[in-house]
Formats: sequence, C-alpha cells, structure tokens
Amino acid sequence: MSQKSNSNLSHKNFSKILIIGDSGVGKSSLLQTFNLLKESQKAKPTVGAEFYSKQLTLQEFPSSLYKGQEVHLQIWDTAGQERFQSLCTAFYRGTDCCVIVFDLSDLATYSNVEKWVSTFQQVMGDDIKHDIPIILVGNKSDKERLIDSQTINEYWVDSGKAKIYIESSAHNKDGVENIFYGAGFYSHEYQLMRKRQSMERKASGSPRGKIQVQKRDSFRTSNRRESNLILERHSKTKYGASKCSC
Ligand SMILES: Nc1nc2c(ncn2[C@@H]2O[C@H](COP(=O)(O)OP(=O)(O)OP(=O)(O)O)[C@@H](O)[C@H]2O)c(=O)[nH]1
Ligand SMILES: [Mg+2]
Repeated sequence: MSQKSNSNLSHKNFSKILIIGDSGVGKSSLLQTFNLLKESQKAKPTVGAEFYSKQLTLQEFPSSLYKGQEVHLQIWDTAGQERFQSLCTAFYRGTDCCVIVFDLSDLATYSNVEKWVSTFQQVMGDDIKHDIPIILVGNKSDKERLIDSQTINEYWVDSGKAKIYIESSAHNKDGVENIFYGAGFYSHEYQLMRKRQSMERKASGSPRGKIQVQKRDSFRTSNRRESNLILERHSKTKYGASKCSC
C-alpha cells in the first residue's frame, strides 16, 4: 500500500469490515439476523458485494478496553460463489477487520478457510497483511457439528492466525452480536495501531517502519456470553448504499 493510501486510511471515519467465506455458509443470513438486511434479501445467494452501515457503541465483549467508544462500521457482504471471486477481491482493499465464515456442519467450508485467508492476505499486500485482524466464525451451530471447537481454537487463535473464534447461528441468533461487536473492537484497535505507526514514522522521519501490534490474549467465547452484551436492537440501519454488479 502506498504512502498516499496510508494517509487516506488514517483520515477515514469508519471501519471497513469484510465478510468472506464459501457460498451458503450463512454470511448474508448473519447480517440479516443483525438487522442489516431487509427480509426480502433473505436466502438469496449474494451477487458481487454490498455494504451496509452500522453505528455501534463498544461494550464488554470481547474486552472492556474500549467500552463506550462509538464505532461506525461499513460492513461488506461478499459473494462466496467461485465465479465472483476474481472480481470481488477488488473490494478487499482498505479492510480494517476480516470476518471469515464457515459452516460447522460442512467440513469442506472449514478446509477452505485457509484459502480465504491466503487470498485475502495476498490482496492486502506484504506490509500490512499479517496485522489486519481476522475473526473466524463457525456458523450454523444449531445443526449437528462436525468440527470440534478446541481444535479450531488451537489451530487458529492460539497460533495467532485469528484474533478470536466465534460460533454462531443465524437461525437462533446465538453468537451473532458477538461477531459484530468483535469486528467493531478489533477494527478500532487496528486503526489505532495504524495511527500510532503513522505518527512514529513521522517522528522518526522514516518513510516506512513496522511496529508490531502487541499480541492480545486470545479471547475464547461461547454463545452464552452473548447475554452480557447490551444490544442496540432498535438502532436504524442504512441499507445497501452500494452494490457491485460484478
Ligand atoms: N440451520 C442454519 N441454516 C442457516 C444458518 N445461516 C444460514 N443458513 C441457511 O444457509 C443458506 C445460505 O445462507 P446465506 O446467508 O445465503 O449464505 P451466504 O454465505 O450469504 O451465501 P453466498 O451469498 O452465496 O456467499 C440459507 O438457506 C440459510 O437459511 C444457520 O445459522 N443455521
Ligand atoms: Mg450471501
């Protein structure tokens, strides 16, 4: 990423959240459950990519560190179908937090998470690809699970590949709010880190320097912790301000 786009990033007043994963894992359904999609958009495969805006006040989950902080999320729902992939990667740039979703009842969608991570990191470029927070989501927890959560946590979170692993069900709402509050928290943290980097660079007179984000303890979650959240059930949401026709 160029110097110019770095400075643009530090001036934007929203956090870009990218949602990716295989077709049919429930990405759009999660947005729908979080009241971001209209009823009429339900259960149709996504074509290209669309974004939705949401204002959140950060709460206790995943940490109370930024509790009370207002965040403005621009949430990008992308198509999982293979035929859209080459075009939709154009929407990855500027991402502040990447949410990768798989289906707990479908092993192939879990195996493909590696592919989604690697495509995402390739697109983002060498200087930032390892810093952008990734949230891993195992959706459809209401169905019979085929993958054990300890294995997933060990492989993805304990190793530092993902910040957090969340299990959810768009059908019974378990874990759904944790995904978006988690995305708000980690994207905010990432933006603060980018601002710090930029200030350090200016102070040192160096065009580019890399400051590692301090690795956080991995926060494990279960669906039951969702009850701790203070919900913004009645907040208004803007609908799809943009639609890609790719
Ligand atoms: N049982 C169960 N079904 C779900 C859940 N989430 C989504 N589904 C179903 O899975 C199907 C696909 O959901 P979508 O939300 O369209 O999947 P998607 O990931 O957006 O798919 P693409 O847009 O093609 O990438 C729909 O029939 C949903 O009703 C869930 O948590 N539990
Ligand atoms: Mg979809």
